[in-house]
Amino acid sequence: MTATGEASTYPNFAELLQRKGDLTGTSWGLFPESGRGTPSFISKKAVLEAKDCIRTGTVFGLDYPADAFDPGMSLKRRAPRHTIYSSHPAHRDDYLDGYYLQGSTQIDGLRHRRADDVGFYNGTPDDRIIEGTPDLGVQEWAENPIAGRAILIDLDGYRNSLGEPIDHAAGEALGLDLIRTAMAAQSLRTRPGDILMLHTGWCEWFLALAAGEKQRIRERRKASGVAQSREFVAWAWDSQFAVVAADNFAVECLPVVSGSPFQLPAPNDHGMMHQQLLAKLGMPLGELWKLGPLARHMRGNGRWDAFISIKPLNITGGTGSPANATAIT
Ligand code: UVW
Repeated sequence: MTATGEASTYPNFAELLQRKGDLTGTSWGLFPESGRGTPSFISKKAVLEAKDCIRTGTVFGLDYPADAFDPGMSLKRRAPRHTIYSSHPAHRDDYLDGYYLQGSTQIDGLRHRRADDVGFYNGTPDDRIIEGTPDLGVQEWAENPIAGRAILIDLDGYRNSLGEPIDHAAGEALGLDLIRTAMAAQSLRTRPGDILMLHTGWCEWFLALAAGEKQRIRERRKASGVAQSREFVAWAWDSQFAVVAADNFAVECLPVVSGSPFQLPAPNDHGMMHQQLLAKLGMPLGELWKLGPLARHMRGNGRWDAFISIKPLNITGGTGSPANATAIT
């Protein structure tokens, strides 16, 4: 059974933990399409029902510009350089150099992380995760885009309503208790196949900083986000979320919470949850999403769901991509 009590053909997280050997805590082999991951939770019925989320005809682009985060939190990714050229006086064409596909609003693909202990999603051999091979690449979600119902949990709005804004400068860790409490305040219930959007307010806070201050935040390596916990991973799976997205750097907080249960299994990630969600469960992560305008609109009309489409770039073997996400309410 799922968290909502609907019949499900998938084991719950406690049952995943009972799987043997490398399969422990993974969804490997459970979905019919091997490279799709948890977007497979979205049934045709769920897509059809998602049309009922369109009530006002208002359309939101959820992507920031490709060069919005320069500097951003990433130590490597930079804004692309845009060149326009012309072959004759009536022609214009262009290209990008140095385009980090995860440099701005993005969806992390299933090749973005290898689990330190058991490897890539579905046991995909390491030597398949190279340029030119399709295994676990983002092209899967471009050829068969992700569409359905999105729900927005307004953590920023909830905390502001208490007079206790989220402390982005400190890189606040946002626990599952807070997420659940905010959800209850919104009278929001999840459905299998939902795309979860966590509105923290981090992107708008960061983008409003002066350049020097952004640089200082980047050097301190602190960014608010979901606190690493087994409970969050279990909740995300048991809720049958297709995607977990947020308007922050990495969905989860940086640095990881002290005592993160993933320190041992994910040493290369210093205990982050990325490996659990991407490599073990096949659950895509959306990062740096532009959720502020949508959250304010939803706050205004008290409805917290939307029809959403996510269509990454069709790049064979891409590890991630601009999300190209559109929400319609
Ligand atoms: C981190 O590793 C911090 O996040 P990502 O690579 O998904 O942006």
